[in-house]
Amino acid sequence: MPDNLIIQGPEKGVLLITLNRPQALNALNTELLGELSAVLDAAEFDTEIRTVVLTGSERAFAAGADINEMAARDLVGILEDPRVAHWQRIARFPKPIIAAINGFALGGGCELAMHADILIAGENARFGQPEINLGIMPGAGGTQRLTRAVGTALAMQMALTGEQISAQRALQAGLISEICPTELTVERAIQIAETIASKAPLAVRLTKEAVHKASDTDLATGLRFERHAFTVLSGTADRAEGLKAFQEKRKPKFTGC
Ligand code: DAK
Repeated sequence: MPDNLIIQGPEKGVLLITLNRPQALNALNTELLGELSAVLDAAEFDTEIRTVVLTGSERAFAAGADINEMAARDLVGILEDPRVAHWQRIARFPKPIIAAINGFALGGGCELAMHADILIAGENARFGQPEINLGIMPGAGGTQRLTRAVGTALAMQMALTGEQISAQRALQAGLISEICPTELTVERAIQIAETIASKAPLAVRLTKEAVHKASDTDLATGLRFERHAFTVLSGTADRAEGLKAFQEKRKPKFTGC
C-alpha cells in the first residue's frame, strides 16, 4: 500500500487518488511520485478503471517538488533523477485524469495538475510556477504546457515573476475548465469522471489522444490522426451498440470492445 497516497475505488469506473503528505503540503518527493507512477501502471490495464480523479487536500493540491530533496541533488543527481521516469509515466497514462485542485498548486504541483486532461478547481485554488524564486526554472512542463494552456503572455509573467494566480484568473485564462465551492471540488470531479466512465472506453481513449494532438502537432497531422482514429472506431462493437441504442431509444451498454 502506498504511504503518500490514499487510493479509493474503483467505483463506477472511477479511481480516486488523493495525495497525502500533509506535513509538507503534498510536496512531490521521489517516493510519492514513484507510488503514483506504480498506481497508474496497475490502473492502465485494469478494465474496471475507466477514469482517474487526482486530488490533494483543501489546503494544497501540491506545493511543488520537495525542496529539501532537491537541495540534496547535484548536477549528476539531476541528470540521473528517477523522478523524470515517473513524470513520463504520468504523461503517457492513456485514460482520462481529472484533477480536483484546492489550495496551492505550485511548481511541480501546477505541472502535475497540467498532466491531467480536465482541471477543475476550488474557489481557494492558487496556481503558480515559483521556481524562479529558488534560482531555478520549471522542470516538468511548466514552460510548455502552461504556455499552451494560457498563452505566452501570462505563462511568461507567471514563470518569470513566480507570482500566483487565483482560480478565477486560471478559469479566465483557460488553465481550468470549472470553479466549484472548495468543499465540492472532489465531488464534482468524480461526477465528471463517472460521466466519462460510462462512455465507450476505446472512443474515450482515442478522443483523449486526438485532443492532445491539437497542441502536439500541426493541424494537418492532427486532422489526419482524427480521421484515422474515427475510422478505427468504426470497427468496434461499442460503435454498433451506440448507434443501435439511439435508434431503439434506450441507453447503450458499452463493453470496451
Ligand atoms: N517542499 C518541501 N516542503 C514544503 C514545500 C516544498 N515544495 N512547500 C511547503 N513545504 C513545507 C514547509 O517547509 C512547511 O514545513 P514545516 O516548516 O512545517 O516543517 C510546511 O510545508 C507548511 O508550509 P508553510 O509553513 O510554508 O505554509 P504557508 O501556508 O506559510 O506557505 C506556501 C505555503 C505553499 C506558499 C509555501 O510553503 C511555499 O512557498 N512553498 C514552496 C513552494 C515552491 O517554491 N514550490 C516550487 C518548488 S520547485 C523536475 C520536475 C519538477 C520540478 C523540478 C524538476 N524534473 C523532472 C527534473 C519542480 C520543481 C518545483 O516544484
